[in-house]
Amino acid sequence: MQYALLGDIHSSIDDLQAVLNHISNESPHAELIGTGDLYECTVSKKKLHGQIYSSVNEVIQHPDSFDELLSFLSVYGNQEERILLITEQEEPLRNVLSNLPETLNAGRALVIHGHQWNPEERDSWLDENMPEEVLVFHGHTHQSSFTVDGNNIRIPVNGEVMLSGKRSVVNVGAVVESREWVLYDTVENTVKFMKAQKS
Ligand SMILES: [Mn+2]
Repeated sequence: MQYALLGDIHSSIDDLQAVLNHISNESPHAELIGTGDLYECTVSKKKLHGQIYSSVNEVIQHPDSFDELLSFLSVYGNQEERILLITEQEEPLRNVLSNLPETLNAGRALVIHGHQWNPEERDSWLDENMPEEVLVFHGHTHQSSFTVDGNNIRIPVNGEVMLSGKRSVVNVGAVVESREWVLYDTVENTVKFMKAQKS
């Protein structure tokens, strides 16, 4: 079984389309799973002071046909959390966002956005909150990385790493600007860091 992990799209339709094309070329049978921050919330964290907007469209970047590309399961990110915080009127898109789970499973792995911890406290947060997880995929920082039992491992040029140790943590990077995604093969027990080319 293969999984394609992708996230931190932030409403970037061109980058998402490039990554989806790359996934269907490289691993057409992979199941896609999102790591959150699908949409870009246009109201920054600093500008939050309890105000409520009347529709989701007032607070997101929403390119035409973008929703149709989001045909895969995803966890929510901090962008989705903020969008829900500053809107309250029921509408189809808001319902979709409010139904996104905090975590999903992919093979032996757990998928989570990654805003739940401070970046420098990630490993201790996982030890405390999810001690049983052997493999965790996340995003949020837009910086891909691979960590085995707390040691940061340099990603080889071909992008492929073997899973080992008690716990591996994979930061899948970002679709927006970087066009990064990760292929997880449960049979080979490998993870491959991928990057779609700029056209
Ligand atoms: Mn994020």
